[in-house]
Amino acid sequence: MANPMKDRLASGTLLRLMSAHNPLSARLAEEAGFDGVWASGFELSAAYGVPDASLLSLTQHLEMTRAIAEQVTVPVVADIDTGYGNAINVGHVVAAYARAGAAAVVMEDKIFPKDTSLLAGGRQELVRIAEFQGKIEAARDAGAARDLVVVARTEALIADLGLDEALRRGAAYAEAGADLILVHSKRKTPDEIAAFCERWPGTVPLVIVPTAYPELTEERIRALGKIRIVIYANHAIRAAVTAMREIFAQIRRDGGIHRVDRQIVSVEEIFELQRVPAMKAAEKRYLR
Ligand code: SPV
Ligand code: MG
Repeated sequence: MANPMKDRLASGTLLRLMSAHNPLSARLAEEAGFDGVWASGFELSAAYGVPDASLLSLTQHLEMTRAIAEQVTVPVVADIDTGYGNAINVGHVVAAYARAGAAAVVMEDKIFPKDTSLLAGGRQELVRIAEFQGKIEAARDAGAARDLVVVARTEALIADLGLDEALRRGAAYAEAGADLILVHSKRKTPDEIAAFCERWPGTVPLVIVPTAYPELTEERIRALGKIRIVIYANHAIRAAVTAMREIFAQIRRDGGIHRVDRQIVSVEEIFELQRVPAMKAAEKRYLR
């Protein structure tokens, strides 16, 4: 089964992914014109009000991914964290994500249970390179029937292991068959990522998550040359929190909903997002 995301990657353009924590946020990302949806583990954890530290189950994230894939036409890239265990777990997990409609999976080289990457003082311990290569091979084999894109993510920079170790791991993961390498950085400027790009031999393209260094625009990412995907990894949940805080506070201040009513989307707009018009058309056609 051919994977349309592979054609988009082959075209050489920069794919811009927006995060989602449910099908509605994914639909809004598609509506805004993003090239794909990032089924984020961080966002789902935040939506449940728990840390992004391997606390949610595989099933919880898998079902969110399936529900998203059912509601958007753009590719869905699933964040499978560490793959929920060893290479045997990874084979099982990746096959399930492929069946659920993910176009790609991103798996990181941290130990299970993991801690979230951008947390100051977080536990950032990596698995051995050979072990992660086995996990990549297992992911590739498990996704092959659906031509799944496998992205290997190194947390070497997040773990403060330095550029050489990040490059070493990236090269080893590309050798094991990863389609792309995600290199994550928590630095407040893009210098570290720019240095990685410069030294990266370009065997496979790169993926970045510029949360910590937001001044890196798409124009500058393109200029770096080797990056094929940029993931805006938590902007759906942060936008939602910003909007809810503002509106909730205003309702409390106003002592009612009379003023905010004009500031927020109408119930009819939510009906549209729920595809109610399509249901009504179906009613006319089928209900007798
Ligand atoms: C996520 O969105 O779940 C990610 C990106 O993995 S980060 O939170 O920066 O680790
Ligand atoms: Mg994650």
